[in-house]
Parts: sequence; structure tokens; C-alpha cells
Amino acid sequence: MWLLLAVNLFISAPLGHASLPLVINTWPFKDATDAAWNILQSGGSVLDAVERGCSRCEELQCDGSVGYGGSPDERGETTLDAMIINGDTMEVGAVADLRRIKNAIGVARAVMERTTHTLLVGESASVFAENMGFTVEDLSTNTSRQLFFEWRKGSCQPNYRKNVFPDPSKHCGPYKPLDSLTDPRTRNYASAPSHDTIGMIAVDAEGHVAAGTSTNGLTHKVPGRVGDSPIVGAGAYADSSVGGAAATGDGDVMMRFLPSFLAVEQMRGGADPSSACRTAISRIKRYHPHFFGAIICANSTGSYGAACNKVPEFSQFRYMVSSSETASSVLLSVDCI
Ligand code: SD4
Repeated sequence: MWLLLAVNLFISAPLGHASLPLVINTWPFKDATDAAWNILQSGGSVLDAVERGCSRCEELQCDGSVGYGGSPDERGETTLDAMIINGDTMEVGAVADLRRIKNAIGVARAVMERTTHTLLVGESASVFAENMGFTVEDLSTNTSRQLFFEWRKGSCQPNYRKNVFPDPSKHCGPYKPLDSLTDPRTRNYASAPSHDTIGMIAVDAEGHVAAGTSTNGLTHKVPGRVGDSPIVGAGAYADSSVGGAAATGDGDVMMRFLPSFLAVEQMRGGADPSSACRTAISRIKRYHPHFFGAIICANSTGSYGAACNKVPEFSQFRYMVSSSETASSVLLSVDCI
């Protein structure tokens, strides 16, 4: 009878308990989860799963925040950030401020596999991508053009400038620096939840871990701005001897704390994925109580969790999981702290 009870307890164990293989990603990006899961099911590697999952979101322009046609910058251009990390070898490939190429995670993987570098940026990253056979095309769409047009019409509000003139809270640029740093302006967090990077972790049946990210960053960002997503340890991190983590949210703030690295190191020290995620969020919260952000964590035995920072517009974070435990991809949520 005890044996029966034990078996039953195991079967009905709450989601989040160990089960391999596993795919977990930020936000309700189900098609991405399914694409990654199918790769694992058909014997593909965790790197293939993460690349395919994230590129699915790039194709679908998930939430307008991943891939082409979203988040036009101050000049109206969409630029992309992406990263992929191999938790077996600690190889990383990343691109930032990538122009005119839709498949940013693919280019990130090419950086990892076809150079000895880690991160390529801007125009040169696009030339590299073109040389590697990626299609060059305009990333603008009617939606991104309209967003840009409305923003210009509304005196370029909101924007990310401070300590410049003309007053950036009222006027468009071009801006010049003010003599003194007097503007106490902090980030406008209110609209933050409208931008949603895909961050994904895949763990196969043998415990190999890979993680990746893809995003078009922040709407109306200053040209050249790079977020947390392509920064190792910030946007994502993986080490197959421990697990992986991936973050989403206000990258300008989050990248200063390397939350994905911190979460993985917490798990290395014995923390379960949920508490590792909470520690990473709490660290940022100490300095930026109102920041918008969330993180997913998974260990190499298949346990997982997530955490987010509670702000008025964001009290629950939703994420996707597919594992042998869940049978198909499921949408889960966690209450923010
Ligand atoms: C960035 N972290 O570029 C990304 C945006 C994001 O949910 O994740 N939004 O700052």
C-alpha cells in the first residue's frame, strides 16, 4: 500500500517537479514551446530546440516584441538582439543591434559556430550574417511605421532621454547635453509589460542544457541601444552541470545584475529553481523596487520555476512548459513578489 501511495504521489506531484526532457520559455509563446519540444522529441539537440523555438517566435513576431516589425527605435528602425548558449561547452553566440536580418537567433548561433567570438553588433553583424547566407531584408512593417509616425506626432513621447535639451519630456530631438546632470528622471515603467522577449531553456533526457533569447528590445529606444537579452548571464545563462535561466523585462536595469547568472549560481549552491529565480528578482528589487521583470529557471534534472517583480500593472507572470510530465505544452503562471 505504501508503494502504491508513493507511486500515486509521484504521478500527481505538482508541476515544477523533475521531469526530462524539458522546454520552458517566457510568456505564453506556445508555438515556440511546441517547435522546440518537437525538435527534442525527434532526437534534435538542445541547441537545435532553443534555436528553432526562438526563431518560431521571430517568424510569428510574438507579441510584436520578437522579430521584425516591432519596437521601432527613435529613427523608426527595428533592430534585433539575440543569444544562444551551450551549457555543455559554455560556448556562446550573440548579436546585438542587428539590422535587416530577421533570424537573429540563427545569426547568434552562426557567431558561436563560425567565429571564435561571442558577440557581434550593429552594421558589422549584418554584414557577417549576409556573408553567412542570411537573407537581407527590410525589418519595417506597416505596424512599425505607424508606431513611429504616431510617436513623432506625439512629440516623441515617451522616450529614454534625460539631462538634455530641448526638454525630452516635451519635445523631439535632436538633443544636446545639458551642462549639469539635474534631471532626476527615471524610467517610465508603466508601459513596460507591453514588451516581451522570448527566453528559452531546453534540457534533454541526458541533462544537456541550452538557453537562448530573441527580442527587438524597447519601442522608441535610442539607436544603438542594446538590452540584456544578448548579454551572457543577463538575458540567459546555462551550465549543464547545474541548469539554465532566462530573463525578460527592463533590460537596461536587469543587465546590471546578471540575473540569469545569479540564478544558475544559486542552483549550483543547492537552491531549487523557484527560489533561485526569486533571489535573482529580489537582488534587483533592492535597488529598483518598481522595475518590470521576470525570470525562468530550470535545473538539469528537470525541475523548474519562475519569479517576477510585482508592480501595479504586473502581478502575475505567465510562461510555457513542455515536459514528459505535462504531455503537451502548458501555460503556467507565478505570482510576482
Ligand atoms: C530588453 N529585455 O531589450 C528586453 C525586453 C523584454 O519583456 O524582455 N521585454 O530590454
